Amino acid sequence: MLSLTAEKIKNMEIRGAGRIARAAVRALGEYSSTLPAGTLPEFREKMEEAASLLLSTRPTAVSLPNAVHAVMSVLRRDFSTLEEAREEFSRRCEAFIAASEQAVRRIGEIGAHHIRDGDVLLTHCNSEAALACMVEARKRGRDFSVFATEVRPRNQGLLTIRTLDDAGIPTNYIVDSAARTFMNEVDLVIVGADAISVNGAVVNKIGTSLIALAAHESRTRVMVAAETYKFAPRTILGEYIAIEERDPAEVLSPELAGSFSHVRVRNPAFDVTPAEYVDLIVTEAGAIPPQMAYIIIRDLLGWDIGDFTHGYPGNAGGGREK
Ligand code: RUB
Repeated sequence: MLSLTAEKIKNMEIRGAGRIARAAVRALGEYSSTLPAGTLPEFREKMEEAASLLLSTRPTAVSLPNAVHAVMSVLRRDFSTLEEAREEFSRRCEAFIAASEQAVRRIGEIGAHHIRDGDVLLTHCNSEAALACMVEARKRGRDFSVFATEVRPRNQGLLTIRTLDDAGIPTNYIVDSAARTFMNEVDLVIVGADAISVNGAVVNKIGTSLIALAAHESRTRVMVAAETYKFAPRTILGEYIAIEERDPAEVLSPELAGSFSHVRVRNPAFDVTPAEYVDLIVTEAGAIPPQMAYIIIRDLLGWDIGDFTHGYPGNAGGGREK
């Protein structure tokens, strides 16, 4: 189960920052219950190995190290027996998953306030949190339509248009490069996030920054829907977010790519949108301007400097804009 989940995250069968976080925590919870009886230090060591395996799967979504940290930190407590540690760990995993699902619902409620009758929205990639806002607005009877991009090369837009269609939201499906063409008709861009740095920069699916740039140029508002565990604590130390570069075969078949002599295919999966292009970040704790990212990291994520030396370096993020 543990290595299967790791594999599924790597090959993107499980994808999207929130889903990745919950799947990792679920896998850790199940793994902890399968470990044979032994000593507490052995248990902790096995759990650390399992956490490392999950953290090595995808580098960008900070939800993954934040989620792993949230549950693994419980194992630092003093327990009298292994069973006690196991039970506490399992409780922590269940609580994390429930809170994560609740956060998406809450973001939907808060985000729906920002969608008005007659609005035209544009969304990019497939974000549970962004979709929660649109679906909730629709449930409240708001009459609006959406432009949804295709999202090359993995076509996550297909998942998005399925959800929008199921919710009865009128949707235009467009190629990524048509975003600027339609931007003048758009009132609100709404996207999710894989990571948000202390300076309010938002890391999301490749192409998001171009869309935000086009929105900025045409004075269109940009709203990001993101759970607080998408904020990257290590950016406080000035570290940059690692941007995943995936297999070129996702872009061009190896046969075709092999027919060129001087062409290298590049396939970064995410990009960084500077805070100046973001109007609002909707979290489960409320809607904030991106400039308040530091407060979320300091007051809500509960990291202290010791955590940085303890481990989970998986996402050393900083939001480099250039
Ligand atoms: C997914 C992506 C999503 C964020 C937020 O990229 O960029 O916008 O993860 O999603 P990929 P959510 O498909 O490469 O994982 O709001 O569902 O966490």
